Amino acid sequence: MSDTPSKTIARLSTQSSDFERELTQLLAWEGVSDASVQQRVDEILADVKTRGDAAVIDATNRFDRLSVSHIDELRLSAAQLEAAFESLPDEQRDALAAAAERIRCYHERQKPTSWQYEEADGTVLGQQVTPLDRAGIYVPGGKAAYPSSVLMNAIPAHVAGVRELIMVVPTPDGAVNALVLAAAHLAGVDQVFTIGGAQAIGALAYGTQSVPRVDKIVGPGNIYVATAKRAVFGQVGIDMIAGPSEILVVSDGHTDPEWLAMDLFSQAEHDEDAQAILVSWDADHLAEVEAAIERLLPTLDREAIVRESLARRGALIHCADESQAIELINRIAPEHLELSVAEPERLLPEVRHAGAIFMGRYTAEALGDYCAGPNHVLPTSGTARFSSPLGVYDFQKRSSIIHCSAQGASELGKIASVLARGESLTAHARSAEYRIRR
Ligand code: HSO
Ligand code: ZN
Repeated sequence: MSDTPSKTIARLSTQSSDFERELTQLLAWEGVSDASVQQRVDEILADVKTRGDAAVIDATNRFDRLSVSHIDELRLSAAQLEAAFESLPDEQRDALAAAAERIRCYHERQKPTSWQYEEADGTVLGQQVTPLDRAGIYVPGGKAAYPSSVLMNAIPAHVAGVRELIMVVPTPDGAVNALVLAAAHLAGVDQVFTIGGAQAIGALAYGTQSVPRVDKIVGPGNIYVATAKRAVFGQVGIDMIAGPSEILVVSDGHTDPEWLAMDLFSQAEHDEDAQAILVSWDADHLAEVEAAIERLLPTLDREAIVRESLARRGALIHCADESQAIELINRIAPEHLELSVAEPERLLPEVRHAGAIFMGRYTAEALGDYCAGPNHVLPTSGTARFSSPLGVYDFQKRSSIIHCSAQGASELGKIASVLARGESLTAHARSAEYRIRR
């Protein structure tokens, strides 16, 4: 274990002359990349591409310490998923089903629609939205196997109309997680393979004798999975390469300090690199939250992880006023933003960059993580500047529609002909000119 750091969590102030440097350092996150990992991943992917099932079986036996001889031993049917669901204690089954239903309702509203319009000459233009044929969902094994993430990844795909959903989840030493399988059942997953790592990403990207090739792979994973996803991108679509989880809480000084401390812990407990930051213009309140942190830390199950996360990347930031807090929000572009203030709707229009916005004192991020309805797969590490939560739209694509009338073709033909000749593409020009009415 490391030595106890001098301070549990850093205290920063926008008034300090060092603040800019401190903030830059606080937000720095080097996306993991490692040449030796890259090489091992490339070898596994190449093997899966050439040998298919046999390569997947070998890698799974090696990395997950199994002794499987046929791919069917690594396959779970829809009936087995249902059995896992039925086997759960009532309380868990009901909570999972309630969460799934709320997530489904929310995502139903997200469905983009196809549209068309007609121009005066009878030409019709439009956009047709279609789902992917097949999507692959990666679910990590071990301590990061979250049933809630199965719901968050699979339900939008199902709502989008994806025809077939294939899930992969490693079972190191043969340990299967019944909650994960139950979530897969609720979310409409068609088939599960108990494989993981780069070999699972390769199988989904290239297809094997048994694992169907998918069109897009979503879901979080360790560095091997992330590296493999990057490598197969282009061959298949991918969602994103997620960094560690983050929360930014803005408090007006009137929320119970223990609530705020626990909200910070709820992200910090994910892993040692997770980031929890509290911003307030009330210095006494910050001191109260700091005291609450000290008081509550020893009561946590994951105390060691939380301590490490707070020490590495946590901060309590004192700012001058509300408008400075808003500047910080947009600068940080957090994955999760809690506006723990009296009138959050007043601040909302000022927030330009955040993955998910939790409004008011009662809206703990944890509620959004599990069951409020919106997706918990969100842009991290400042990428909320240019990207959005995982959604139905990630499992769909758009085709443009052009239907020219005779008159429309004639009018457009004149324009196209001139532009085509300007590009010296005379077959284009003549193709357009044939349709010009004399
Ligand atoms: N907060 C995580 C999601 C999660 N929380 C799953 C609990 N389980 C995403 O940033
Ligand atoms: Zn969480």
